[in-house]
Amino acid sequence: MIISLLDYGAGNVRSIVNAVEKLGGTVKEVKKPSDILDAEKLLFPGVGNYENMIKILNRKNYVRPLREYLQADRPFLGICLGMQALFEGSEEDFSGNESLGIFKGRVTRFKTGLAVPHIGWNGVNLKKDSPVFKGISADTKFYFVHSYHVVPEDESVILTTTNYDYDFVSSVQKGSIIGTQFHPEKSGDAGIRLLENFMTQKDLRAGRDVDIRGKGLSKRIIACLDVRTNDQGDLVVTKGDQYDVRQEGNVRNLGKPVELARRYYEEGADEITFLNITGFRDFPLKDMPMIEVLERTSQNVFVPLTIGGGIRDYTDKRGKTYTALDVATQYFRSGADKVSIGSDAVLIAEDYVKTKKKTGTSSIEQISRVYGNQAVVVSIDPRRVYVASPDEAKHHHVMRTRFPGPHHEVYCWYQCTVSGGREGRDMDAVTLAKVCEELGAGEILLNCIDKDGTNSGFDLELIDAVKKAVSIPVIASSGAGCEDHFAKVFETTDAEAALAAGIFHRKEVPIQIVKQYLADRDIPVRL
Ligand code: 1PR
Repeated sequence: MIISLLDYGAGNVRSIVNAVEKLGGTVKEVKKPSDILDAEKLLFPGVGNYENMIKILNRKNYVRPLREYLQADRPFLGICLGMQALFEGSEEDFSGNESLGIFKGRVTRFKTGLAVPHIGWNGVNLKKDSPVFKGISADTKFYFVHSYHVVPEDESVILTTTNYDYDFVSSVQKGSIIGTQFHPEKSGDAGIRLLENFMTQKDLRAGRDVDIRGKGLSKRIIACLDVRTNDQGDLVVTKGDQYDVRQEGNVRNLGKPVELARRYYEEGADEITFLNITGFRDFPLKDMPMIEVLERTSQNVFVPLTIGGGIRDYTDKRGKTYTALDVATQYFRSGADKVSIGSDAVLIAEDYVKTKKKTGTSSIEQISRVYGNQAVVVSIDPRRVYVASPDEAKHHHVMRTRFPGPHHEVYCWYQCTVSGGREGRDMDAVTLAKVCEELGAGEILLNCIDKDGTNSGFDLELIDAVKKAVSIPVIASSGAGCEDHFAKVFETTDAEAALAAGIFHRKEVPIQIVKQYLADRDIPVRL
């Protein structure tokens, strides 16, 4: 089966290619307008920013052949932006570029008090008996990562809806034209099954109307792999103990990144995060170790991949400069869905607090403008600082704590650090999170140096304070030691996800046991 892939240059096409090839298909990349009308079946994965995508489609003269292909009702699967492009325009496009206009209606931003972007595993309510959902059970969850959704004028094109504060349209179908807001290539076995149906079904047209309800948004369990080279120069998965990765002088070696990532995927991790923990001093594109890790991992792991470490502007030894966008683009092309910015975000926020001005050139702004804010995670490395009274740290977010300090202080603030916790900065975690949201970050990875690797549980006070300060999703991180620690963080804070490393690397508690424990307490998870 030859599948033509419309890659407009900002999508993460590697995962789609890997999924199609895993299903025995062959991918033919669309390189010129005539390739579109030559296609047997056309896949259009769209990730990033709507305006950027539409501008590129027009610049490449793809709009006319695409319209002709679609008006002939030929087999088409649009994913995320690839579905949104079928409509007449989007609120995300401030220049009012001409869209494909195959379906009447527009794309609108979520209007909800819940976190936006809508990120995670959510159910679908099936409205038509469609061959693309053949063999997929009603309680299946798919991976979503978006801030906008389509609003069709003609409700007969609605294939599924999904609930996120309200029911929004999560997939559409008219004849052989199908669009999904969720990412099948990132939705594990169910997503692969949907792609297989699209590839193999001769007649894709939907049958009778049905009304089968799905389940709601799950809390995400994320496996994190801290990666660096050891003293012998091998790239290993390591683990800090309050950010100290050495044991008897050697870098802890917990295994190989690609193998461990595949194990966690098979164990049911909802996402995998790689953090290149010496990225602050190495040039991430130098000899490309993490690029290869991503390329090899994305061949067999079909859930979202985040990569962090060293995402910022660089000037190499020969004076050649690389922007953070260049670095991120390499990672996206290699299979990453999100990039995580740590140290650079602190420096950017310090400047913003001083000038109150957006430069437009910060790594957060550069990358979210092209790939969408859902592709930009800010990783915060805070440590607790105790103070006798809030007056001691006036310009920081000081809070009362239930865990008094060494001198019985009942107030504390969380100092941000850079370079892997090596340098404290004059910035607190709550302020950093708020500024980064303002600059376009789509998610916060909230670590905690004091809790990292201690198995003593998450710092619930820190997580609650940051979550209350932003309207983007927050990933709780650091300290997980047993399955109840995950239940506590979801029962006492609104964190959308929980990340762990040591507990999984040391095989203390398998991911499925954590998830089953949460499900037994009616905490929504993807089993
Ligand atoms: O500053 O943009 O180059 O990014 C560096 C990235 O590497 C940041 O995301 C930073 O958090 C991470 N990092 C840097 N040094 C270390 C270290 O450990 N020496 N990892 C490090 C920090 C955070 C999680 C950790 C969880 C779970 N680790 O990866 O695993 O806290 O902990 P758990 O084992 O208790 O479950 P830049």
